[in-house]
Amino acid sequence: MGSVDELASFFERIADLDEIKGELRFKVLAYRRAAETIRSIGESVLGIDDVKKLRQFPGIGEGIAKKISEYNRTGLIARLEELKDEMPIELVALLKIPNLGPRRAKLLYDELGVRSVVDLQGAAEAHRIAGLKGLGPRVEQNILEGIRLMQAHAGRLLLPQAYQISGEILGGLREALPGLVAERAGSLRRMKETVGDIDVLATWHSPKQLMEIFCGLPIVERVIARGDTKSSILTREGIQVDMRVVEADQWGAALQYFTGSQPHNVRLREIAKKKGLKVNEYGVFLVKNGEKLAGADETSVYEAMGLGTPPPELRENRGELEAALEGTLPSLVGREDIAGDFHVHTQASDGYSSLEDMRETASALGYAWLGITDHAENLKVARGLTTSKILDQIEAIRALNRKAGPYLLAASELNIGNDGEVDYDEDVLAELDFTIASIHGGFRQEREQLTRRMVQAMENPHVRIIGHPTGRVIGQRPPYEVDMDAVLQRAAETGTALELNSFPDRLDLADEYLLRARQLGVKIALGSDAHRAEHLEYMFYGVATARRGWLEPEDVLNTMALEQLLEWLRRPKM
Ligand code: DGT
Ligand code: CA
Ligand code: CA
Ligand code: ZN
Repeated sequence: MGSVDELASFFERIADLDEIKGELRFKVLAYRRAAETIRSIGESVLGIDDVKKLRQFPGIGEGIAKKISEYNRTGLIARLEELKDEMPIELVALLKIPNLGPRRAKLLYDELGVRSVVDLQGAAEAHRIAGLKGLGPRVEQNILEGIRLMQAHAGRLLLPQAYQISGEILGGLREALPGLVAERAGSLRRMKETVGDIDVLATWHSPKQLMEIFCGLPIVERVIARGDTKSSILTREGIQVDMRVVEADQWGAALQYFTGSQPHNVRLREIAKKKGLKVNEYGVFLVKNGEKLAGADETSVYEAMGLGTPPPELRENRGELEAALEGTLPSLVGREDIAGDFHVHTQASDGYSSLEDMRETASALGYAWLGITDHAENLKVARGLTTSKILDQIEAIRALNRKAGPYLLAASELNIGNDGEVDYDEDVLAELDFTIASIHGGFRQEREQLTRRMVQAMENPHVRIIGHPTGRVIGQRPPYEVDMDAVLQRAAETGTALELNSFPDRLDLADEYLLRARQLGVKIALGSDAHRAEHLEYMFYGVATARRGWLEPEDVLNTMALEQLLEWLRRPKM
């Protein structure tokens, strides 16, 4: 019996190897889509060998159905086995390296016999790549940079993935042990954009029983270490989870300690010391006689030192303990403050869901409004809307708005061109409720040009928001070489908002820029960048990142009610 994950990953491998081989683009895409479709269908695709039955699933065509049937019968897909005979499967790892496309991977394999990341690094360092036809020293440098980027994040997990896995673990434990007190700790509780490992803390009257259940969870691939108070396991995806059990009367102190961060804890101990106190994972104590002042809950731990409790997202020693001392901790924006989403794609451009589906999900999330921002015409690869198509869409949106439901804003994600120009004629732009402008090409330009492009776009009265302002893709693409101080400054002067793109591998702006934006009074617009209806839920991680940037409801445009937002959009921005 196979698994959905395995089946989907077989299709992904076929796509990867076909891509390296140089197969037609649409074929490769069809396999990638098949993998996605299989993951969204889930278990019910397994065990069926009748091709006709398989074809009844939406999105499954004849060719894919035959391969699924083959897998369900034999556990293998012959096409993949053939490809593996033609090329080493390790080549697939090369596709994960930023700045190295499939064509180059194939060239390097054919010419230099490169079949792994180690081979590739060796070839680049020995300058054997620069000598190849069509490549050169610049490409070689880019490849080395790509390897470094990948390694810097190696083993670090994107927040959404970690959050979800930890949710499964907590759910499994609570189901087995009703009444269990358990929480996330570490960088995961601080909602850092990537986490090194998953830390879980619990208190339970029988630690032994708890550890037994933890180590036996279905998600566990291997137990790394098993003790009475601490165990570590590896999940099937290769992620480490540390589980600690503590006594109920030290729960708060332990939660505080293991949430960190380390710099926060160091600063906290300094503050305690000045007050004649000692704090550790067991509690807060008077130094003079060892009397225990607190430990059972986290708030009382901070309180015993004369401090307010900083939300976990703030605990990076960036001034939160000083604020906690003075009673000036911010009231951070929360998911419940969010009235809508500024950045959504539909099947009109490169998304997968219809306007209606997007609206329905927005309604389920309790939104009052939703900005529809399909790609604009200059972005051909994302099927950007031509003028006639965007006009049709505006009409469709206005028609939908006559029915009850969240108000759809007719908008667009424009492309910032090489001279800062954007798509569409003036009259189309005037017809739209707002626009986001983003850089989608020319990432490698000089700092000056990139900055000039962004500034130019911000000076356009139709551009309300700059999309994913630093352009990073976590672990894959570094931020643009843009002068963010200049951008933030000009954003403040022109009244242009900056996006906090909430897609899992973007989270762009990052928290350190949000802190600076807030100081300058630059407004932040949260966008899920959803390409299908379920992606709207990525807003949760955007809010978490906003909180790490100390943002309060008034810093975030998404907290505006519909009337307030429309009013804001009617006012000229400068
Ligand atoms: P990560 O996992 O790399 O994303 O970062 P953290 O912050 O989750 O670090 P981790 O998992 O090593 O430890 C979790 C927290 O426990 C950490 O934020 C602070 C606390 N902690 C653990 N071990 C130590 C230690 O040896 N010294 C100090 N000061 N704190 C520690
Ligand atoms: Ca951790
Ligand atoms: Ca850990
Ligand atoms: Zn974009």
